[in-house]
Amino acid sequence: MPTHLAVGEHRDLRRAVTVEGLLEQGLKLTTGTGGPCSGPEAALDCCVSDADCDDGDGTTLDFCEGATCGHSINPDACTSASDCDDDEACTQDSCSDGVCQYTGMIGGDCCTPGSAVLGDFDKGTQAGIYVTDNLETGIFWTVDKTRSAGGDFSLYCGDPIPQTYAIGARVKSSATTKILSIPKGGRTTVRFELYKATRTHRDYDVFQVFALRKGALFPLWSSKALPNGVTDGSWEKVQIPLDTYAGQDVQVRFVFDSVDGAEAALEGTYMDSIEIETVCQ
Ligand SMILES: [Ca+2]
Ligand SMILES: [Ca+2]
Repeated sequence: MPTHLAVGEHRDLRRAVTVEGLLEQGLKLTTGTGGPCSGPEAALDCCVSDADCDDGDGTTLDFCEGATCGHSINPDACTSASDCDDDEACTQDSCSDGVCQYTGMIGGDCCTPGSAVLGDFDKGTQAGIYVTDNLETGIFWTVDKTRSAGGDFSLYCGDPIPQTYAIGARVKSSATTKILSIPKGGRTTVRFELYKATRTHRDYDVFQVFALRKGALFPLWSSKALPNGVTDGSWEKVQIPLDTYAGQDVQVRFVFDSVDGAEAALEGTYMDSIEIETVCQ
């Protein structure tokens, strides 16, 4: 157990002035949970994990984005491997948990190794990364030179003047790559450097990575995988396998969602050196 309260927990304690609030808080203290879905104001579609959003319908993909359930039509819905045949000898087609997966073969003429930089921001531009301010708060991913993992610039989700994302309101911004044609052979990985100085509660200030394919979002990675959801004052390399997208066209989407309004003037989240690599072993 942490010896201090994260900001979100502090807010929950302040909320606990009503009888209902005290009961709620008592339950939380007993179970040791807390977080965005535990308070009396939590929305019905509130979540802290993808599993919380499972609607039992194989034709939809269910995921937790920030702390809100999202559902996409599953473009790769299947019940058996034969549903997934892509007529491509260099990919092995399978059906896993109702979703088609395509794994690149290594042998024959299938695999060509290679790598490419998707974003280093060092020309001071976003260079092919498309940014959306999802909630139109004026806080969004922007090129910044306060920190970098390589070169002079990185991509920062915050206000570059006070150098914080904490405006007392929920902020959410997406940064999306161009369409990537994942090679049909070998194993492809996307990797990047992450610097995340946010609240130390994994269910707030969530940074997530998705594959965007045929209009559907597939969850790939979340900052919930980090201890306390932060990188502890240093850059950390994140590597995400795209093994199951061989021969497919995907975009990679990076999302920061504060979930609620942070008030402490924490710095926020940076990413840099986004690369993709295919290996043949
Ligand atoms: Ca195939
Ligand atoms: Ca850079």
